[in-house]
Amino acid sequence: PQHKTMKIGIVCYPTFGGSGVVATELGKELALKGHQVHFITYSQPARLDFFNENVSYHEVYIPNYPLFQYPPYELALASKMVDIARFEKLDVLHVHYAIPHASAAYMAKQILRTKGIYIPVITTLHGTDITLVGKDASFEPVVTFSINQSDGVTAVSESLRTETYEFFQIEKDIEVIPNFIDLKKFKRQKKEHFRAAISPNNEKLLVHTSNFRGVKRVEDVIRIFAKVREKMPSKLLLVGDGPERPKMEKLCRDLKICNDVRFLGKLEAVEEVLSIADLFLMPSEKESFGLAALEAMACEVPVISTNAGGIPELNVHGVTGFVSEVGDVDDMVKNALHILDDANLPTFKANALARAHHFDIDKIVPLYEQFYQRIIDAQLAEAG
Ligand code: GMT
Repeated sequence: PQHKTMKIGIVCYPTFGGSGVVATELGKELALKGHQVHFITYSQPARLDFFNENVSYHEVYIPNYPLFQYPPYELALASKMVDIARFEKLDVLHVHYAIPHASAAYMAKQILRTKGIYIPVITTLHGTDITLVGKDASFEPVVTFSINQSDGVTAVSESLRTETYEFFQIEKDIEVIPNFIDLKKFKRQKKEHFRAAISPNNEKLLVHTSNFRGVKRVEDVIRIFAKVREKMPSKLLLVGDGPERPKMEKLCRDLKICNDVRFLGKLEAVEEVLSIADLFLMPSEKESFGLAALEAMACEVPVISTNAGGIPELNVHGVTGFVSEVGDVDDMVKNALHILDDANLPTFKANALARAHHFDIDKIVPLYEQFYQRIIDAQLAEAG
């Protein structure tokens, strides 16, 4: 039953990446609902920006000995999980990202077992841990094993679930629980002064946010924009930072579009930028869900994307935006111009927001609570 409060350990990457954001927002919401939440990770999660009596954060330290060429984070993490599970009497450990969190959790579980403590482990797959990293021969055996040893497994889209079964020998059921959004935080705010500063002649405003890795195909973002700009006065805002950024800055210079492109770097308040946007671009090569696109949609911004991974489960073709084949810049330009046409834009904006409501935090977090309870009950039944 949902009203039972639980003690939940959450292990995640504390960064701006989607998996860390989902884990942190989930923990915060669970705490607000009365559960006790313990974050276990190596630094303060980026979005853990509030105080609540039900949240604790436990930092994992790795002693640095000259002998260690690679600091053994996984072992320090497993030891910390053992300690917290034991002394905080956790009901469940929820780890986000297979590597190395699921395998560290497996080790913690085995250690706890020797002390007569049985704690179920739930692993949430976010995509890059499976589709990009996990398939690598250097990790595959550990990934397969630790998924199979988890007591519960969730994936953030149907597509990721299917891919996981395709590429790994998985014997477990995988439950799909999609990414979610806090519509109280991500909503279109009145930012006219900001919009006027960026688009003084009311140019259309295109936005992309990512970690600027190859998989995001930021080059396509810039090429799409350059072509849209030829047909329609427009500006491009790029939020985030990463390895591809210098190359992309050079590309803008080469295309002589620098006056219309702003690289904003990493930003806390993405929703403020999204509040002035007309169109979001996500031409990713792979994307298990596309949380950044959901954030845009919640701020009434339609989406031009590829059909990679789980994106079509979010961005409904012809309704909330359009999906194209990876790399089909011309198709994305054509679709962008269609949406940006004043005759179409209001409908797409309204549809984007309506779709975002399907992923409302108030609808999705109870799915995690029910899943935890089911896994805890199954473990108790097994233990007799
Ligand atoms: O997109 C990234 O590179 C970050 C990455 C991560 O692992 O933190 O995001 C993944 O997880 C997000 C949350 O579940 C999803 O919304 C993203 O689609 C997914 N990224 C990819 O699959 C490339």
